[in-house]
Amino acid sequence: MKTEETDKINVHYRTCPLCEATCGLEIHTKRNEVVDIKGDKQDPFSRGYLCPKGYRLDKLYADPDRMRKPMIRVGEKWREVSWGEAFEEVKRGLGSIIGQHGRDAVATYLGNPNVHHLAGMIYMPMFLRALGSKNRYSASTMDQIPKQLTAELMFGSDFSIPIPDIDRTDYFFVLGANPLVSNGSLMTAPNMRKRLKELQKRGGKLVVIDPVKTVTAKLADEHHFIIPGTDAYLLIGILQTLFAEKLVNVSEEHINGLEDVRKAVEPFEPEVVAAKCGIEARTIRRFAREIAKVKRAIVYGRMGTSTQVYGTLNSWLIDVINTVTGNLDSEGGVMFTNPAAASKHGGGKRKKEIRFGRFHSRVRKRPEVLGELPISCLAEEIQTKGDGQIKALVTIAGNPVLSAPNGEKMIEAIGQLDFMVSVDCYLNETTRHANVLLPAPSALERSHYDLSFYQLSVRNIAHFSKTVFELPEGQLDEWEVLLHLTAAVMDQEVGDDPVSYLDDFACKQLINKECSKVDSPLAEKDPKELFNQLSQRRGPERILDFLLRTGEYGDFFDEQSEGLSLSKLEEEHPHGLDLGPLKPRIPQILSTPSGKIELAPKLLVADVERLKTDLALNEKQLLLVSRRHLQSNNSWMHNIKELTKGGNRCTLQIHPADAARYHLSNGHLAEVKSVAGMIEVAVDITDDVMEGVVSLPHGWGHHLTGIQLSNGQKQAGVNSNRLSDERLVDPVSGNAVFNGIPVSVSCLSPYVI
Ligand SMILES: Nc1nc2c(c(=O)[nH]1)N[C@H]1C(S)=C(S)[C@@H](COP(=O)(O)OP(=O)(O)OC[C@H]3O[C@@H](n4cnc5c(=O)[nH]c(N)nc54)[C@H](O)[C@@H]3O)O[C@H]1N2
Ligand SMILES: Nc1nc2c(c(=O)[nH]1)N[C@H]1C(S)=C(S)[C@@H](COP(=O)(O)OP(=O)(O)OC[C@H]3O[C@@H](n4cnc5c(=O)[nH]c(N)nc54)[C@H](O)[C@@H]3O)O[C@H]1N2
Ligand code: SF4
Ligand SMILES: [Mo]
Repeated sequence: MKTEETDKINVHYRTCPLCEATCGLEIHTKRNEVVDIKGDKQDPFSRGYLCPKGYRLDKLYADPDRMRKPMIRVGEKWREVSWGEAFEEVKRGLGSIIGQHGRDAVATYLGNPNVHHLAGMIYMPMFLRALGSKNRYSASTMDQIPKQLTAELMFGSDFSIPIPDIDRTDYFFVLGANPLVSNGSLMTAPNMRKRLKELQKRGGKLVVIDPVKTVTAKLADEHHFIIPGTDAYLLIGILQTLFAEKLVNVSEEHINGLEDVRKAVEPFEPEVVAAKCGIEARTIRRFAREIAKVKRAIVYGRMGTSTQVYGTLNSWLIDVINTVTGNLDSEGGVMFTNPAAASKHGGGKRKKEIRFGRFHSRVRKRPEVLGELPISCLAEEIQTKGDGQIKALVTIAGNPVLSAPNGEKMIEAIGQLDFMVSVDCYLNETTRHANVLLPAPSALERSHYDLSFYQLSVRNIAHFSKTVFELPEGQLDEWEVLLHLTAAVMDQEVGDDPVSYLDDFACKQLINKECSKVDSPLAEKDPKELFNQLSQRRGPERILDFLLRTGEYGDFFDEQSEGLSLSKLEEEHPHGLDLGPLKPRIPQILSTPSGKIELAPKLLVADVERLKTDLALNEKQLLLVSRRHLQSNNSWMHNIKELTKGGNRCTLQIHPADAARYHLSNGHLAEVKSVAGMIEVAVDITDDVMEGVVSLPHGWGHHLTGIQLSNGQKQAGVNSNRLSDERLVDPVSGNAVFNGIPVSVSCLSPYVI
């Protein structure tokens, strides 16, 4: 669409790409400005709901600090350059490292927003393949990789993640998630408050297990504090009760390993685990009975259960409880999606090998997990000299200096690189270290489709968002930047127009793959002809069109068909298309080597031993947990004034009894120490946190020099990840630990600040 030169108001409907909830927006524009943003009441999924961040997409778009030109750093100074010069420099810098040290010497770090746009989802695999480095890192290993690993082991695909069928359940047992603030994760469902209230209205029950009485916990019918990092004990106690009290109720037709699970959990009677997790044995038994007896029940765990030392065990135990109580793949339990495009379910194709441990990190010898290495290893791989040392880094949409464990070490390590390239919209704590900084456009300057989140959604949804504003003259779209980067690291020359060449190549490859499937409706078709039929579009939209047309609801290029194409979605469903509630998907989606659900993967059963050994540990230390805020989005939206209003949010929440113990009053400055580092932070006394627990938000610490975040710098806060120890990980998946970090606290200033 052309930017209007008149004063006419244009109305655009699209989804918000900022978090997993995919809310529908109604955006009013005049010329190049946004004049209004509201929730799209006609969006069949979000029905007008927006959180405060969605209303501020206009500010992100208009932010003068947002990067708009490629830049090359010369010493401490930045020089604006043409795209051509920028890519030449990338080619020179990375080429020289690859030439001297090989491809593994170039690491990649992919941050969270990559899964929130088409460019990242569609073209990243090609870039990573072209680069050919084993040193792949991403935000996944400080977030959900334990869930992906258990999905891969149990169901055969890392994206076959069981999703809470929240709108039809009668019992929602939530551990380590705060969906009223995060708006839901691995559970795409806009307006969680409404959905949870509806659950209660129909007589259902919400139970929240969290060391903090969060807003979600306050809405709950029951909230129980838990000692951070001990959910695995609670979960295994529940599972043990289910077996011991003969509450297991599941057909074994598609399951392997039920008996192995029973044996593995046998020693963990609720009485054995109660003290460890801080929840009474009779309560644990009651939970087990309730989950078993309510017809439609869900056990759901997120961030808080994933980023702790038993991350993978938690993920597994949750899926096992849902399975043995008959709530897996069942209405009102946890279910699998059937997305319209690029389904990531295995679809019955049996895997030969599980993507785990096929190679190891050089220094700590951590196993690879799903093709990547844990972010906790990145700094040491840069800093440890020797063969295979990382010399260069490409960061795309990530801010590991603030988001990854041991922020100080990350700064030191990144500072030692020979060369660094960043694709980002801001000059921030991480990208300030880049040699070449490539600007990513604003969300309103690109079309959008949530390829990732419709895979994780509580209903099957398809919603395409057209571009709101044309890119300014000379600016590249992010997919074009990715393809230029791909060309820069390829051995092969791809001519003067690498973007068209590689884009055509990617599209043709997809078509060929589909046509070569014997059971495809396109098996008889000529790939060239299909390619020509897609010629009205290019880039991610052309590929999305192909993915929709060949997806579960696609038209397969049959003009008579009622099926989906991108044009159809765009023209007939501007507010999005609701493809209905989730439906049973087993056995079709299973792709384990056995073709069955593997309930007792060896890797996980073996880790149960750790629970036995750790039972004896009884250190009483203050434990740090993380929290989110509705107006933050990890580290990167603190430059929006409207979202940082309301006073300092970067505070240490502490229970009154602990505050008294450490002589702290509200507003005092506390010194918080861990084995990794030390920070100073203002105190906020509240009995919302459990005694023995302190809570900090992450994503702050915008006081560093050389960044361009004028509002962020005023509200700098501190980087809580200076306290997270990169050596403390979930030993199975290597996932970082942000919850249950031992710390000590003391009063630094007796003066109220
Ligand atoms: N202590 C603690 N640490 C945590 C967590 C926690 O709970 N506690 N949470 C963890 C989790 S779950 C996550 S996912 C990670 C997040 O870790 P990261 O992904 O590393 O951090 P973000 O703050 O999301 O950084 C996003 C970056 O992308 C840029 N960006 C935004 N939009 C775009 C775009 O469209 N294109 C490009 N190229 N760049 C863009 C932003 O400017 C920013 O630099 O943090 C983890 N760290
Ligand atoms: N507003 C906002 N929304 C966001 C984000 C954001 O930064 N801001 N980030 C997005 C991202 S990247 C993600 S991954 C999702 C995450 O979304 P959620 O998974 O909902 O994560 P959090 O909101 O961090 O909630 C984690 C909860 O776990 C609790 N917890 C800590 N330790 C433990 C423990 O040992 N056991 C138990 N049972 N609970 C524990 C914490 O107190 C906290 O309440 O949110 C996304 N949405
Ligand atoms: S909850 Fe907020 S940030 Fe998330 S998609 Fe909706 S409006 Fe955007
Ligand atoms: Mo995340």
